[in-house]
Amino acid sequence: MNRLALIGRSASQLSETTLAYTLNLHPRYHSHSQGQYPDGLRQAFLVNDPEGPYLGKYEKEVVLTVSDWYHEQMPTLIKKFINVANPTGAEPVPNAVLLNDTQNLTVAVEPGITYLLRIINVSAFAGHYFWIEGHTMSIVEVDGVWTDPVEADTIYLTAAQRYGLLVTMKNDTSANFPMISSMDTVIELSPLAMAVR
Ligand SMILES: [Cu+2]
Repeated sequence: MNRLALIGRSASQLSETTLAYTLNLHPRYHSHSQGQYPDGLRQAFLVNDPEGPYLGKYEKEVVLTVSDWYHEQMPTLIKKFINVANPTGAEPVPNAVLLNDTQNLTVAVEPGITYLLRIINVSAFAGHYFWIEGHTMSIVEVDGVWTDPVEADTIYLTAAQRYGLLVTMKNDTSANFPMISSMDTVIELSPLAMAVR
């Protein structure tokens, strides 16, 4: 999906030519070498739109990544995955869920304030359900494209997917409100595994 288009002229004309790059990017960057990506070489990649249609409709912005996490590192798991002892091609099963690459994350928010929550699934494999208890979210962007607002209590993010959400925090400071990222445990089988079934 990552493409780089170069619009320019021949090399001899470069000194007097402006080059324009068109970058179509995933909402994250990550390594494609030797399984470094699930072990941590990944992060959100944010592009700010100076003319976004929702400017002025939120006060603050929060960035949140969700991901799967494996207790064994990829060099070990890849050896088990690509192995005659794994004839169905069953993928390694994640052990944990991370939010912003940590656990027990807390995000300080102000009551009554509307936030643009930019949420990105940087998982290697797993989809995640996401919700904030007691709050409705308004989806305003999907995979880098602004949308008409759509209300949702829960969203589902596959690996590499992103959403922009407007969320107005409750005017209630009597409690903390959990943000939940629940990993999809009904993980799709590989085509080979389904054929063997
Ligand atoms: Cu990739």
